Amino acid sequence: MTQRTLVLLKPDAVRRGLVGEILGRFEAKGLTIVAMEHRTIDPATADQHYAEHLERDFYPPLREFITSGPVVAMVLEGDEAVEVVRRLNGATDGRSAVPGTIRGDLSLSNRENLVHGSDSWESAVREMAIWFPDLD
Ligand code: 3AN
Repeated sequence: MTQRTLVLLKPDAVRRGLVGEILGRFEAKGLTIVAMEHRTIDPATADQHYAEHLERDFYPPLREFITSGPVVAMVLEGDEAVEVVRRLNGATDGRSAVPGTIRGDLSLSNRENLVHGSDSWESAVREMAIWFPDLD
């Protein structure tokens, strides 16, 4: 089933010059870029995006991090895109993510873990409306 999902290359990915490396993995897998933007978000947008985490202990530093510099936000499309992106990203904590995944190969952190991918189709719909409200 062709699907769309929201992907963020987080500020650590941009700072470390890994945008091309990470984007290349998504493209090589066969996913299509249907929208993409380089943008720095404000704390209110971070709160919208991470609505489910607002009360968590780890959220204040996460908000600090995600607003600390530009991200590259995109919508990717392809067969089972939500799950395919999650598998390419790897486990949340880069230290335990399996080698071969983006986080497993390139991140040594639970917070600075380079990428975000929507965790379900419902989340994808919600997040695409936040980041790309004009996309049809
Ligand atoms: P994922 O990005 O793998 O879907 P979520 O949705 O559980 O992970 O968490 C959202 C983001 O919150 C993660 N990408 C990570 O940056 C951060 N995060 C999650 N759990 C922790 C934690 N225990 N400590 C620090 N940051 C965390």
